[in-house]
Amino acid sequence: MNREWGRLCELIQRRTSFVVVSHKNPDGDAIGSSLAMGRILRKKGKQVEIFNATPIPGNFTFLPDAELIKPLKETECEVLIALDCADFQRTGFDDSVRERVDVVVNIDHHETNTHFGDINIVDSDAAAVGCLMWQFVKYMNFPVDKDLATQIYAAILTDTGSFRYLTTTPKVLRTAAEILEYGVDPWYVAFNIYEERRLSTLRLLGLALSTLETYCDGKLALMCVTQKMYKETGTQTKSTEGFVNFARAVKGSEVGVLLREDEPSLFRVSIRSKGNMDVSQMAALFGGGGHKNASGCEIGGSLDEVKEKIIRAFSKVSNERCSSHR
Ligand SMILES: [Mn+2]
Repeated sequence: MNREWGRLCELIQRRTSFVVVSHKNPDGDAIGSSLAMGRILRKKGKQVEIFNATPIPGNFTFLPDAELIKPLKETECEVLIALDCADFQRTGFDDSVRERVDVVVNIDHHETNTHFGDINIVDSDAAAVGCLMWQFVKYMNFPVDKDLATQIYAAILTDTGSFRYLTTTPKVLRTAAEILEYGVDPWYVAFNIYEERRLSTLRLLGLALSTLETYCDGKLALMCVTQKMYKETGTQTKSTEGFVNFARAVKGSEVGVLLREDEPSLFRVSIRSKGNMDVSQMAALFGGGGHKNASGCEIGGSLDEVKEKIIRAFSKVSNERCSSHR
């Protein structure tokens, strides 16, 4: 790994203009890692733009520099750094952008990563890209300030499910402890990310919870958010952060799914498992991807059609026989 970090350091020394991008529908790891990379490059006197294809959820806008994340646009730069993206398409850029930049750097922890970069720093054992960012900071001996530490802490906190998932190893907790030494306020970070919601968002959650249904002997829990619900509550797609965890919370379920109608008849599907089932296989059936316990994809069709497809996908991957009835 040190060889790759060395190559990245050299690259940063030699080049002047950078674009940092992570996956659309960004989570805390995507956002925190992008902000951290942007901050490091700026402090090194580089020209940096940070992009994301979709808006930053409101609960992450408190992070230092969050206002620097801009909607995706074509731009001239020498180096493009993709963070937390298993393949280049996840950035939302089309392939022509890839060809126009001099160097693509791919920093990720998805097992399914396609090594699409000229420099690939991919470690599927890392709990978060935030952990890789911390490695980089340490490798460079970079002077860490509280803001940078906060960005990286948020990335690790969210991708480990607040240090609850199996990825929470002694090493991860030691890293988190080290980061806290730089003055990060863990309550401030957790409060903003998890403990405070707009009333409209909580109303949307109420509507979504009322759609909870289980299938396949209770092993699959489904929940949905429709265009009508957004209109009724005055909310947007980015308000659904964390909703899928309520589907997974249903006692007896193995997999929880949130179907989110992002556009009329186009559903963004988030899939979470709490056991051994690899839900990236479910997402892959629809051209999506992710990790064993958290994956996503997009499926077109009516709500009933999409539900039916998900039930069949669950049945296929889990080898459970399911009827579409509860
Ligand atoms: Mn991640």
